[in-house]
Amino acid sequence: MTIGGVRLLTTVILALVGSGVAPAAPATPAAAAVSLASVVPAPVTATPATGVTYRVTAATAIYTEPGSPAVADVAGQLAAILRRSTGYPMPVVDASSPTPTDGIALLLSGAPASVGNEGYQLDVTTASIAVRANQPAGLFAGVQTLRQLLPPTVESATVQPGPWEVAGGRIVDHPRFAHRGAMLDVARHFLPVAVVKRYIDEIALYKVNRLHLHLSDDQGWRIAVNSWPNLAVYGGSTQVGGGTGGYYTQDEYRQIVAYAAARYVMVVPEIDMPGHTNAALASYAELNCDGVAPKLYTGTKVGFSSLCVSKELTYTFIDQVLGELAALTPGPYLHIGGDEASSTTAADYATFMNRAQQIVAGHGKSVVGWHDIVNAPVLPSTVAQYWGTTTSHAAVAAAAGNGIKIIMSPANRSYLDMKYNSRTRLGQRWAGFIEVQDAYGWDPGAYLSGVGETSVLGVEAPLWTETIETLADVEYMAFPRLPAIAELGWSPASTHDWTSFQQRLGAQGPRWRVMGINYYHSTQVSWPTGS
Ligand code: TNX
Repeated sequence: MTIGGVRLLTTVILALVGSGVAPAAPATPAAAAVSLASVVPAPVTATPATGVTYRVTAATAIYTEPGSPAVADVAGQLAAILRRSTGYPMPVVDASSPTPTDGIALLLSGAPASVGNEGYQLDVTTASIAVRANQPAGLFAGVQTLRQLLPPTVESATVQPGPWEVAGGRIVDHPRFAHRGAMLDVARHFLPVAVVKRYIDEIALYKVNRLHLHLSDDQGWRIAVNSWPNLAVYGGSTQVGGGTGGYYTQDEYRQIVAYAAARYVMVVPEIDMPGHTNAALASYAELNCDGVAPKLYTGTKVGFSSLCVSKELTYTFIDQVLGELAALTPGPYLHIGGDEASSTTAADYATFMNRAQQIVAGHGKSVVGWHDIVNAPVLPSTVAQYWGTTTSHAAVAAAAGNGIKIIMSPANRSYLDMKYNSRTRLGQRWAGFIEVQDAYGWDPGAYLSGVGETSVLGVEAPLWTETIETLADVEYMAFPRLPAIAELGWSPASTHDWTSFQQRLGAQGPRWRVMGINYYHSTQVSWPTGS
């Protein structure tokens, strides 16, 4: 396969050279192209080829690994971006087809084994661009890098003048951690499907590969459950501040999952339990220990609700809800929350979590829980998501010592709902202000004592939405901190350097401007003039 792949690309390059169609002349010096050293997240290695530039022209085609619909789909996404802004036809052609003139190749061969399933090798010469990977996910990641190597106007929805040059050289790249997540709380304020899709596009550009959806809380239930229809219809009918709320039908939810999958983002759905359940308890009186349904809740307090641990119906309920959710979820994880269960006794919490983990296992999935879950006995497959604000936590360290994997989301570093500073209009401040340098300035593999690199599944940046209502709000809180967390998840620790990062981050500003992303112009970042 490797040899075949090399031969394919050689054929493409030879055809380019021998076709009589001159490859785009590197008329502009390489310095005019975006530097290989400007990518976010920082690649493992980037080796520039001085004086070498590839130019995308009207003759450029995208060559794909023969016989792989997944690769053709990644190529189609790249072609769509390039067509909109360059106005060029950008045909997507099977790499075995005979008439290449000028090309970008996406190939499942010739990549070093060291780049694994999500990494890639990107080679830019005057004649061609070749992205090579072992899996389509790696090609998708390589394409995200290539987008960043093109001028910011490549992201435009209308045709721009160019020239469309890419600096020559080689990037070899793969992720540090498997889990690079973003979380959207669609419970406190409901976010429509279009907003979720747009956020998926935005996070995927920074090689984030998990979208955790917080689908239920005291203020709203956001996913239709056929066996318990009032959850969405009634429990989803309001939100913080008393708006009309909303929920995803199962078809809409499937659309989100498919849209994410096409961008190599796995959706991790969360139904928070046993606390944060007022919307469910309000929807079905029989779920309450006293049989009385509370009112719907539109405030922002936490810790006042609990499922009834002693009722057998509670376990029928979660079995049916999680069963439907498991059927909608191609990925291996169901998140069952478990945070701030302050209205549940410690003994009840342990009883409940024991049953809940068995139920999830019964549906063929593994549990993710907020780190409070380590206060209960945990299954070996359970993953704990650390959301504390301290750098030591005895119970989490003990769980890690027993082989439990940890997702790092320290609230004072990675919470996108924290204000940047006292003047930030949106957000909360309970975990402190988080400027860009605070979001970037920690090491997920060495942050929590007793939780070393090998215990860390990855990082996640949660966005709670008590104060967040619109796409513009989401973007303002996520940019530029989300790319900071994404870099901690992807890039080797050896590349960690604030000076380099804030310059590379600044170079993203013109892209965000072209894409219409509403971002916070932190004074800590060197934004190019006009961005
Ligand atoms: C704590 S962090 C919560 C959420 C809130 C968030 C606000 C966690 C697991 N629970 O219920 O929305 O703070 O920042």
